[in-house]
Amino acid sequence: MIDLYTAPTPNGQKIHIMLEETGLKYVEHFIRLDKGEQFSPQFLAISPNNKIPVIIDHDGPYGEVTSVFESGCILLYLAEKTGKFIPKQPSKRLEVLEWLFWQMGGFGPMLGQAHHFRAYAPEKFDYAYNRYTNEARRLYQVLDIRLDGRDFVAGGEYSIADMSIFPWCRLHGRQGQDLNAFPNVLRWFESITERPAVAKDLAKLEDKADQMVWDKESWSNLFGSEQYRRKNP
Ligand SMILES: N[C@@H](CCC(=O)N[C@@H](CS)C(=O)NCC(=O)O)C(=O)O
Repeated sequence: MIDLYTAPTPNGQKIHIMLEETGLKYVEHFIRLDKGEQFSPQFLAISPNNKIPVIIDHDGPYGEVTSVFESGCILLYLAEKTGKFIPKQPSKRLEVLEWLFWQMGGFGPMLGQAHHFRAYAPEKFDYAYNRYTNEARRLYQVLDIRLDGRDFVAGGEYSIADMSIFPWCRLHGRQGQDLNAFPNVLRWFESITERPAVAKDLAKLEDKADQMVWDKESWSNLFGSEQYRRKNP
């Protein structure tokens, strides 16, 4: 059994999708990021970077209880555990890892900045707004070129690379992008959306997202003084 510590965000959603796709048994624990639950000593003990997602696998390697943070690492861990959604053939496996790292190092962080400067920043900073909107467009172009003539991002099959990229594309509007400008991304996006495991997961998380409260306290927790205060154990 796996405990999943999560929230209704793209990085959380990746792991929901993987768990649903693999059929592994799991229990979800929603962390209220708006309420600062990510700073509790219990949570920091399994997630030192104060971020979801985290899993605790009660049947980890050698039967040990194993805890994993960082969504890309969790996807890889689950792929290796189940032998699913990562090709065995070395060059295909490498391709999947390349695109997983592309998402983790670029697509996610840059789109996160686009969200911040377009939707959450208290003032409009033209330079940052344009920089991250343009960078988002560049990354979507890279993805569009990659998906030309391909059904999946890497390794010739549906994999953890697709699962890691897909949830970020759901928020394309917030990143100032129109998927019609990226026809290969749009085709791929629609086909992933239709997967039963993904559809089930999306419906469940929509409700949770609506519960987030946006006020002074949540601002401080996510982007202000509470986020930056050193959390001594
Ligand atoms: N690189 C991390 C990023 C995780 C991340 O940014 N999580 C956000 C939600 S999507 C979070 O927990 N934010 C809470 C906070 O910053 O305090 C991963 O991929 O797991």
